[in-house]
Amino acid sequence: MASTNAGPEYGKAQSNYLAAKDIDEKIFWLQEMIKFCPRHKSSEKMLAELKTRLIKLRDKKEKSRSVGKSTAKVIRKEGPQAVLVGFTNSGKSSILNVLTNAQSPVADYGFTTIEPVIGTMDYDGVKIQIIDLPAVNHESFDKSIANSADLILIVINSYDDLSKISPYLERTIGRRLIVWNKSDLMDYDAARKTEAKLMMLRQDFIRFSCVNALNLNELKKKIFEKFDIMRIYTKEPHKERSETPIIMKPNSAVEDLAEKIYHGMSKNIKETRIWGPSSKFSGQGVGLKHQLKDLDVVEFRTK
Ligand SMILES: Nc1nc2c(ncn2[C@@H]2O[C@H](COP(=O)(O)OP(=O)(O)O)[C@@H](O)[C@H]2O)c(=O)[nH]1
Ligand SMILES: [Mg+2]
Repeated sequence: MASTNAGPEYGKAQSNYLAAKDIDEKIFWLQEMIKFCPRHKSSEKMLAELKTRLIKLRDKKEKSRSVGKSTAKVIRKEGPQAVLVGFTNSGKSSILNVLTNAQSPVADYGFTTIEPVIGTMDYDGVKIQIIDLPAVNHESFDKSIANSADLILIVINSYDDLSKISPYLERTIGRRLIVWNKSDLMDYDAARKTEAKLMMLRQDFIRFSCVNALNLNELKKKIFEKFDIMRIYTKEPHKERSETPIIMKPNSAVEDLAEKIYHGMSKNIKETRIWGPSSKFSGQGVGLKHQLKDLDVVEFRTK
């Protein structure tokens, strides 16, 4: 292979290909090898071989699918869950990778994620599950996951994408947030027009770009807010508040929190003190009916 002068990208793709654990990874890295294979006379044969291998792999994959084995992963819903939906190449996998700890393969050509990839976004101790789904118009797009998700992140690159994606989302029940990705590619005028049209829709949207992480914190915040949950910290007398919050529904009262912590033993509570948004002053004493607010810190004293 040395005689064909393949570059370092090719070498990297080749070693990943050889180490690939499953057929999807193999196909992905083989595509990368083809992409970086030198295009000249002496490498023609090598390129042809790679392409044949790719066709064979794709055939194999098709066969395993038609035997009836479902490739869909079973995804357990653990707490708040959002899905990324959109077309191929819109940047879904890239968004998952910037929002979460996941490593979803990113590619700038034909490669589609054909299995859902799951990541976890940590928002001040709240774990939000985010799922990168195959493109909406791909045969492996799993409607059932999208339909049951709490939040649909609709990834668009242009205003027109929106109406093309909506038909695939008819039976979803989750709230929606339009993520206008690749906004860095639009010139000032086009971006201004897109923004104006999105505003007219009166649907929640955010201008975004994975390239310069434009609005990354804003996106995380919007995602969190869509779930309508409150983070309540607890503390013991004379100590710092807890590291991770307890997740509560909006409009929960002190008694709901007490129930969550003491499971029927909340009658032992003698005193409750509050710091934070729902308190009039730090350490305010309150009753069991007191309504909590997001980011409150609550201290119970039992007898
Ligand atoms: N300029 C620009 N490119 C992006 C952005 N987000 C993703 N890309 C590129 O677009 C291509 C497709 O991204 P990918 O995440 O694989 O899209 P997916 O098919 O929707 O999962 C890759 O080459 C990415 O590097 C962005 O905000 N701006
Ligand atoms: Mg993808």
